[in-house]
Amino acid sequence: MVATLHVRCPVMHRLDPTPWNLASLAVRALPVGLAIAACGPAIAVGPDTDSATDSATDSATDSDPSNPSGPSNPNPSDPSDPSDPTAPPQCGPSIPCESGYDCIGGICQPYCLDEGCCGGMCDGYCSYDSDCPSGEGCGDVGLCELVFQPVECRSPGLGAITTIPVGAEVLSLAFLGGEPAAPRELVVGVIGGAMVVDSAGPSRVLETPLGADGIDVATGDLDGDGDDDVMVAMSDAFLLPVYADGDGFLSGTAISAVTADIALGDLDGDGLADVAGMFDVGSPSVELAILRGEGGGGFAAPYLHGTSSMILDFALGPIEGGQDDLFALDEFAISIWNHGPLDGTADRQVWGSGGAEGSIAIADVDADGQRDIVRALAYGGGTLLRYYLASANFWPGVPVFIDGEYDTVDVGDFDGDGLPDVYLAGAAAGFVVVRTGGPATADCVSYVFDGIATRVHAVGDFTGDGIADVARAVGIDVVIHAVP
Ligand SMILES: [Ca+2]
Ligand SMILES: [Ca+2]
Ligand SMILES: [Ca+2]
Ligand SMILES: [Ca+2]
Repeated sequence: MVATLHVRCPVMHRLDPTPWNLASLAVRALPVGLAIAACGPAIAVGPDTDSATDSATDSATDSDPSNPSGPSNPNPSDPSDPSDPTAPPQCGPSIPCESGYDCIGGICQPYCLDEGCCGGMCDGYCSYDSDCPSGEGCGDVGLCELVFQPVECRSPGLGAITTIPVGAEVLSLAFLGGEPAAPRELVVGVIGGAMVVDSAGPSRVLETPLGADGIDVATGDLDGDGDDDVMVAMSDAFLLPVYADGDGFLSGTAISAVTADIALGDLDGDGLADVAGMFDVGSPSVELAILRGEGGGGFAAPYLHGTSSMILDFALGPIEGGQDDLFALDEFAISIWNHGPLDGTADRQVWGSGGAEGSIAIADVDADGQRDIVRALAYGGGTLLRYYLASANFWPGVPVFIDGEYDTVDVGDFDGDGLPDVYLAGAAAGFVVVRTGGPATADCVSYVFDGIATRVHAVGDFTGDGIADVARAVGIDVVIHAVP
């Protein structure tokens, strides 16, 4: 078992497990220390040829930990005869194999082929957090280990303070920027258009084409005048820029683009917000792309930023101030671009960070002046938070277990102590706030079960007290929550 420790490195592609490949790397001859030291991106292991099956199998847990029956049975997890052509497939997209097996041709087959690591002997090895049982994460040396579970806060969590009826189903939310400790306006995308609401007055309806829905909204300074503007992803396959104009908003020229997920940020440092989004450009799956803001209402054609596999989420934020950097979570890795939008090659990739449904957010969770990555991964009935600190070159750190699957993460300082806290939502009817108690450490967790399941939310200071609030989409209302 020891000799195969490095095979499950969390930061690299899965190795070809054939005996030839293992022998060529002289794996068995390596002492433990060297095997662990060999982990990391410096080892070129070639393309991942089984990526299509990884996510289904890696997120698996299997209720059959039975003893493998040896080489005569290629599927030790199942006593049935796999040579029987009438037998149903023993694994597939919805029937994952247990840890240590890959689904090949509908049959669970061990991918650790040396004699020390077959069948149940492979239990405990991992490439991703989701390879591990609920409550455990994938440790540095590729072994599952128990993770920290914060206590529950005595506070009941975030209480609803305001309900804002907007009269149409709410599809998307984003806070506008503004002065510190001043109320922030909230942009609301709805069936039939978009509007802006604030804590002081009636809502203002943005001028959008009839019949199109505001499926996503994003805010940023599109024209460089210092005021946040709005970009609306409309259901009729276009983006609509809407410019802050004194006390009102002025709609600009629509851009043809198919997307349901956008964000604004200045990725090239020219002072003009650029559009990042998951765009349908005719590929089988959506692609992460940038539309560079050119000023005067113009935007460059989408520039694709390829990820290592199907993209799950992306986020923008400056690691160290100045221009924004771009982060993307896919099935295998977090990719980081920190030199502007026109270089399509990721500057850094953190392998082993995917493996299940999840998302990322950017915040300085250890208060060292550099923004870090917070990743939430939902699997096995729980959620594993991880902080990837910029000061540690984004090496995975501090795993925190949250009960319940919440695949949507956001950040904001909900208790005003200066450290960003974590907001989690998912399919569950409610939400979770994890309070940061010290640099990159979870102090306690508040579970709020209010019967409302929604991932559509925005974090910002709606009331102007300097403490972040959460706006949630609840049918035709926006509900604002704050720390009681
Ligand atoms: Ca502006
Ligand atoms: Ca720009
Ligand atoms: Ca930091
Ligand atoms: Ca805080």
